[in-house]
Amino acid sequence: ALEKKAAVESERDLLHTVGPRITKLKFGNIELETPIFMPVGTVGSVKSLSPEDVYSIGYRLILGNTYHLNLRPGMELMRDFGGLHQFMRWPGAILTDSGGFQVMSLAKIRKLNEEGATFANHINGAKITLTPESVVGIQEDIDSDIQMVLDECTSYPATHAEAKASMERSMRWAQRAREARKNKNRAQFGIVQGGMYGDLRVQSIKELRKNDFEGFAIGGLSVGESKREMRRLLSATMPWMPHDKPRYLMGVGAPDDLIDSIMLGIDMFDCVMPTRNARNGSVFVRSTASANGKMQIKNAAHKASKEPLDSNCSCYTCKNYSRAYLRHLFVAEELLVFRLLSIHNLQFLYDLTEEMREAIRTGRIFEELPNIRKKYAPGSI
Ligand code: PRF
Ligand code: ZN
Repeated sequence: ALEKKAAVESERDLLHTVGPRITKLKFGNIELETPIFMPVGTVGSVKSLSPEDVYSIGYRLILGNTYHLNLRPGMELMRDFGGLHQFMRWPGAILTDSGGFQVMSLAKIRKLNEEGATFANHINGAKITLTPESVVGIQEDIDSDIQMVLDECTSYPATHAEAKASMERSMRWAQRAREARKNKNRAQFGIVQGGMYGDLRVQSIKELRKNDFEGFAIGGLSVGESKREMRRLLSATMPWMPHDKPRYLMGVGAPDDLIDSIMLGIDMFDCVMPTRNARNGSVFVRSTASANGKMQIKNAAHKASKEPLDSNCSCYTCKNYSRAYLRHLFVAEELLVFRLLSIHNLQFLYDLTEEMREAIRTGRIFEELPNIRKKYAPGSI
């Protein structure tokens, strides 16, 4: 009975209170206050933006992709340049995703086995194998500040048995990735999987915690499930995430998802949404500029408008350009519009997280939450 009681108590020691928080990301040259959003620079550029553009908005940490960079330009060139920071001349920090998600979303013919993932790559169809160990090696060549372990993003939907087998393999891969590291001066994050099953997610995080990763990510969400479903799984997982390590929710960046997840204690996010939407002419706006928080720049309503996209936005685009000019560029398919709308959308998410950081810092987050929600995610309430 005593032994049982001890087991229950140590189990309870693993549990943490869930709630919004400020933490310091402190690795190597990074010193950043979270919660933060990371712009996606898959192949070594945040699409349509220069590193200066991204830096000027306020961002200091961007995401790159191991899978893409390994295919092109390849690691010989990367080593020759001494890593991605120097190659792309980015003065901030870089997190590299492992390729686990891209293998699922991009590669047509693929074969997963215990060793790793073999597939025909999306550029020239040549056969590539990624293993937990090779992905660690590639990331050491890229010399990213934060490196993600190779995982398998469980397909959706999946049965409990499928999700369990997939999660357990990801956990064995995480262990192998931890052991394969040569450069211990960089951070390595483990990734929770488990599909849409709370019990599997709890098993997954308990397994990951056996290794002292520098941070813990939640993968396998925002893959087609409802927002309600995603929140249910986040709530099931968060109490088991170490409280003294960064927590990163992968591939999530819709304003309402950022707000709700920050309230549950997530520290980091990445998503292509702000930059991809921008290239489709879709911009985020504060509630004063639109009832649902979004604006389509190609809309005829903006044809002669001298207003900025969002009169409460302080971005470079809103300070300088009218909706009419931006609409004209979009309709004329001028490349400049991609840059101008991307700057605005990234500023919007930067401001959202900055406002939440400030409210958490000053202990006013619960009072401010309704205002923040109304301002940045009016469509969601
Ligand atoms: N694994 C990895 N990267 C990811 C995901 C994942 O599950 C997701 C899921 N939304 C986005 N990016 N390695
Ligand atoms: Zn703006």
